Amino acid sequence: MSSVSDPAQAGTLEATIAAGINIALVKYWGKAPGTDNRPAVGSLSLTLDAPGTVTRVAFEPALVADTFRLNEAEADLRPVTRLLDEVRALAGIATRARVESRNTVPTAAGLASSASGFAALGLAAWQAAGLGRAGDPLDRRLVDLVRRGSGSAPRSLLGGFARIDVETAGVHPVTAAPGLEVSLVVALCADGPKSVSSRDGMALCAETSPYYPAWVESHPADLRAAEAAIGAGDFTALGEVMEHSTMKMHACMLASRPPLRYWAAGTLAALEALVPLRRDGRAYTTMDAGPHVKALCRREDEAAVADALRPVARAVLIARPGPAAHATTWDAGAR
Ligand code: 2P0
Repeated sequence: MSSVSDPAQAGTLEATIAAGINIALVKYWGKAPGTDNRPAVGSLSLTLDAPGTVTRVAFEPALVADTFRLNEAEADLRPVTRLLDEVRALAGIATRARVESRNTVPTAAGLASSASGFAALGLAAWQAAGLGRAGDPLDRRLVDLVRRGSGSAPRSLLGGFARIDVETAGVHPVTAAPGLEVSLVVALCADGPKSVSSRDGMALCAETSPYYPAWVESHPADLRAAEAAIGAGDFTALGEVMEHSTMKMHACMLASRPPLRYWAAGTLAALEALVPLRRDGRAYTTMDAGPHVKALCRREDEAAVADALRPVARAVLIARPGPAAHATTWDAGAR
């Protein structure tokens, strides 16, 4: 029997959301105790204009179970259903959902596909269930929902620079000085998925790396420096603190037992290729839980940086700051 309190019984309710990947300039690595996937450190990121995820969620009264297709193929339903169950509980509905997702990010290869994926899924489910509409201010319950899927996902709800605070686990926009026009040039440096998930890697570091306490303790100063650099339009200061945060995180990983190394031979080749531009202060590099190299540069240098990387990379992508997660149509496709 249909219930009048269940809005989905009236018919299919659906929403389609596009979300860009984000790259951390000051890294999130480590979790707070507990089961809520709260971070042990804050982070500061840049959401990109491409690539990303487009996800359509349709609550359909006729469905007996949730379905999930990723890039036209059946995919692991469990994380999707977990998130949908939370949305259903908040909205007071029981309707199952058909979820379709198109991902232009090399999945699980250290390019943070989980961030754009959970941001798009979370906001699409949120809007489809009637919990909010396009243009609403960011709801804290939505932030928590997507964070439980992936700690970096709240940052992809916002466009441009975004900061997650360690004290509250809230996410906030960081306003850049008008003259700060940056690009991120992404060099794909190896094929295939990573061998250790971020979740397992963070746990290993926290348990075994003697550098982990120093990583956590020295982190707030980097966040402050990065936010100040963005506000002042100081590209050099931003590049330097990004590089410092990156290398501290990888040093912490390397000192784990067994050592955790996400870099491949191609990673070092890309770093080598950028040495002259780095020496001139035109390109700064960052790497995440994967082999790829992302170079932060001024807009006017993006072509030079891409040219330097092309001979050593499998593919090079020039990205710029992108928009917040937003409504789109399924046919518009992912960029
Ligand atoms: C970041 N990374 O700040 C850091 C830098 C990887 C290295 O956020 O365990 O997939 O799902 O919360 O969001 C990887 O993180 O990790 C990540 P979970 P997630 O971008």
